[in-house]
Amino acid sequence: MENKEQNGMIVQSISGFYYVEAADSVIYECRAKGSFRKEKLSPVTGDGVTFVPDGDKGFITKVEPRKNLFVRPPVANIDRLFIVSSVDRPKPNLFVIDKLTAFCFYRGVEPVVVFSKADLGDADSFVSIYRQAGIDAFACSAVCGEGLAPFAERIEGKLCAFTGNSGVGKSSILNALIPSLSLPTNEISDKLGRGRHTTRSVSLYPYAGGYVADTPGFSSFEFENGREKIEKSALADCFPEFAPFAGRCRFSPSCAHRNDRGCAVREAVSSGKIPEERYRSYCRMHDEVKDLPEWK
Ligand SMILES: Nc1nc2c(ncn2[C@@H]2O[C@H](COP(=O)(O)OP(=O)(O)O)[C@@H](O)[C@H]2O)c(=O)[nH]1
Ligand SMILES: [Mg+2]
Ligand SMILES: [Zn+2]
Repeated sequence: MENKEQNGMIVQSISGFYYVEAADSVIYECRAKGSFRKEKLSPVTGDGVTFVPDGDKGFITKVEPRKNLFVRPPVANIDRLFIVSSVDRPKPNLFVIDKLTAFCFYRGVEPVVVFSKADLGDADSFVSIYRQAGIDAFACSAVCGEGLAPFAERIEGKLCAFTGNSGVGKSSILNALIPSLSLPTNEISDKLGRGRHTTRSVSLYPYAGGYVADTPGFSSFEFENGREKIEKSALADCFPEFAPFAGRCRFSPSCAHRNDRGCAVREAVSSGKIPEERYRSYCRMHDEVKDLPEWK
């Protein structure tokens, strides 16, 4: 008798084996259809799939269209990315945060800016920059166990991942949320790990009615090897706080919000309606792409 196809999601992938969680939460160890290789389609963790179960094993027959796909780590369909920076040790680099939030908007991922180690300094001034920009942000301390509740609210019903430099406290936060993970903390360098692990798997852990991606062997979440650029015509849209003003520039919609006369975005920066730090990051990112051709 032929088994009926089912839908599921890949929650872990290890060298050609895909662990697919079906609607009833049962996990099937699946292989992929041989023709995927010809089609250069490689299923990844986070993929929604159709599969044919066979006992506790199975066969993936179809990969659903992806909302987004990340190369390093290989994971698809991320809803939310927690961008973690510590208020101290190490100090936050706002440009890096702004670049990551911009890429999130570019790729349809909701960014959440988290200021960790709030016990070490003033997190509020950082948090307020992002809140003013209309970006979700909060502070926490894994050591004190404070400010961790917002994670559960944001993970519910979503597929989430963490990114941030080594040492900012990502593993400490994940351990505080999911004690059974027991991730090693204070690893000297995740870069060393890269060489050692030949297979880098991504696992999704159920938490608070959603999933959190654990990405061992990756120092942080990278968008296309970290080299990809946002096209200049799309860049301003990746700064949500520009939206109420961008349409009012004299040379809208072609205004690049740099030197153009009658630029409503620049006026909003002058009057404090757009955080200056954010506008500076926009200019730095714009400098990187302004002379590139628009095709790509
Ligand atoms: N003071 C303080 N230290 C922390 C906090 N969270 C993590 N740390 C310390 O920061 C170091 C790096 O933490 P870890 O979780 O390994 O960071 P990761 O590299 O981002 O995974 C460790 O020594 C932790 O004990 C915190 O909330 N407050
Ligand atoms: Mg870590
Ligand atoms: Zn403008």
